[in-house]
Amino acid sequence: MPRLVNVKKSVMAADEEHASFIRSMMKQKGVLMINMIGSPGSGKTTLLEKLLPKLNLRCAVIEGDVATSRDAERIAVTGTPVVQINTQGGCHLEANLVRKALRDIPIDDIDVLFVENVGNLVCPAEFDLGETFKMAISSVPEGDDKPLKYPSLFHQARAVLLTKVDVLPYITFDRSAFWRDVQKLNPGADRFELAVIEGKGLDDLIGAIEDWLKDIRGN
Ligand SMILES: Nc1nc2c(ncn2[C@@H]2O[C@H](COP(=O)(O)OP(=O)(O)O)[C@@H](O)[C@H]2O)c(=O)[nH]1
Ligand SMILES: [Mg+2]
Repeated sequence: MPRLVNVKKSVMAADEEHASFIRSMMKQKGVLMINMIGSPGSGKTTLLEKLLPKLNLRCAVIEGDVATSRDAERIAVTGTPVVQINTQGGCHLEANLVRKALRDIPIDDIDVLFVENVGNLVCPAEFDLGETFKMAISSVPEGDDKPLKYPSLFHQARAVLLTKVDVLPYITFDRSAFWRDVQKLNPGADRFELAVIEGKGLDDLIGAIEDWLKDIRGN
């Protein structure tokens, strides 16, 4: 048993080194790296599909899924460079996997790197990928109690997105309770409401991405 614990520790330590390598690389290249975390079906890929053609920035995407390259195929349609990672059962991305994927990303020619993590509100929040920040994505059909039930993600996220607000008329969802709980966990988080398929809220998010990029580049 103690041996198993030791192995796990060393793997975690190695992964921290990979995360810190990635963070230094992004800093040196002036790339904004956003680790997108949300449940399966919360609308992460749909958001990227709609956002990428509208963003006047050079972007690339790393897709994390347990299996298939379906999301990468959807992103490729937009003409954006994309790499798919399959975790083969793993519930989250790890920095060593992202570092390998970066070999196929044109890092010198991009401004923003989006990483769509494996759909899950728990494990991805606990693993540093070397990102600039984590973005929490929660959709209306999941219910308004998700911030309090998954506090680690909502506490850490620099930005919280509430997606699928177009279905609010059909679902029991207390919007003010949702945002009140986000406020409790993370008063400084930037907040967005989106109905991505209708295009609602995209311009606010695009403005914020431009501002975040200016922030990391110090201009
Ligand atoms: N009504 C509605 N459905 C959406 C919206 N965004 C995504 N969806 C749907 O939600 C489902 C899951 O979307 P997807 O982007 O694949 O989720 P992901 O697993 O988080 O990447 C798809 O059927 C989308 O069409 C939205 O803004 N409104
Ligand atoms: Mg997806």
